[in-house]
Amino acid sequence: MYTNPCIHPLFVSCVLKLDMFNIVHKENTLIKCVPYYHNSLSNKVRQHESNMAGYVLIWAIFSSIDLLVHCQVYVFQNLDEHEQRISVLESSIANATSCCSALTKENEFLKIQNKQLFSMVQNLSAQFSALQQNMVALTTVPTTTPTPSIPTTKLITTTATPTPPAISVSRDCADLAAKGQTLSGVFDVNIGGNAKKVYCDFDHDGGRWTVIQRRQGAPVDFNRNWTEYRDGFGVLTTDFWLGNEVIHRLTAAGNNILNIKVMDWSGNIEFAEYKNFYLSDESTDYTMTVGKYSGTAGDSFNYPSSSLLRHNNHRFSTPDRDRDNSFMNCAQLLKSGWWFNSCYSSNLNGMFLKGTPHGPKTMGEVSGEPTLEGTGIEWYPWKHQQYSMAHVEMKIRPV
Ligand SMILES: [Ca+2]
Repeated sequence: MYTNPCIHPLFVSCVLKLDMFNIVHKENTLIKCVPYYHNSLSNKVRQHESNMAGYVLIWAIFSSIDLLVHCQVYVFQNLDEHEQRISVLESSIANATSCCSALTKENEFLKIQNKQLFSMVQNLSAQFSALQQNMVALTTVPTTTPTPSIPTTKLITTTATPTPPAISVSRDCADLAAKGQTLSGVFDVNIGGNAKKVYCDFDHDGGRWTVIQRRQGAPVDFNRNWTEYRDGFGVLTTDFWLGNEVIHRLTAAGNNILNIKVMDWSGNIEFAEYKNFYLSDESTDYTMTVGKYSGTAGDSFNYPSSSLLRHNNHRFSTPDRDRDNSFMNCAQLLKSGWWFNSCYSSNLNGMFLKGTPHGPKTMGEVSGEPTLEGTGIEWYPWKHQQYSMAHVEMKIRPV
């Protein structure tokens, strides 16, 4: 192992003059120090050639040359070591880059797997919900329909007896809630012997609600005829009318609460609730009666400002069946089915209109017909005329 000869004062002086970086990086540069010192020392020899100490300078020359040779060897050896270290570092950088690339790909793969797992969890949740409903249906024993006896011979000869469809015996959403159902959604019920799908709300205002109407902007036309309003239409998870016949049967036992929730275009929500909500049968045009009002939206069905605009104890009208108290056909003019009087202080089956306020209303004029803006989803006691709601829901439950 060499000690560093490059720190000799004579050599350092040379290096400083030639630029240290050149000496480190260019091997031939080191040689340049030799003539430099040769010239430098020669000058000194000439200056002191008569000097008796000249032999000392000559000795110094050879010593310097020897020193420089050692320095050159030292530098070259260290250059080799540095090059080896650089090579190792370059190899390490290449490995790190390769490793980083592999990690990135693995991360992307894990992200895809995560999405797939999330989708699987959602599917499993849906299947679990369906199984829960099936369990409720299977664990409930029918009380009115006796189980038919099957001849033994048939059991023996028939290897693949088709399974009859499961019959739900739940009367409504309150019945389902009593049996332990807690997740809101669409359910099969059996209303007065007729199978029907309903949307149950187990989340709001105490739950147990069977939703009979909802408006939230889905493209469902509510300008329908008598038969359609009787049987129901729309999509249970968005906008729909459950059907007058079903509502009649649901309320036939009496003592039902009707809850109406209305929301404006600023997101403000108010409600109107009526006790003893009841719908008569078709022979009396599904006449609606309600009891005591409570709430924050105001009372439209017993509208205090005008008896002509009240809906309590009035028949249901559709564009093709005028049962209102007006000389006009309110349902046809207002493109809706409702318990019109002469004509209305609420029309929750009106057209879904975006934007408020609406234009001037011509309803009531002899030659007039309501403008498009006059046919919205309205509830006078809260927003008065010409304001169409952004969201409406009507739901019922037994007390
Ligand atoms: Ca009329």
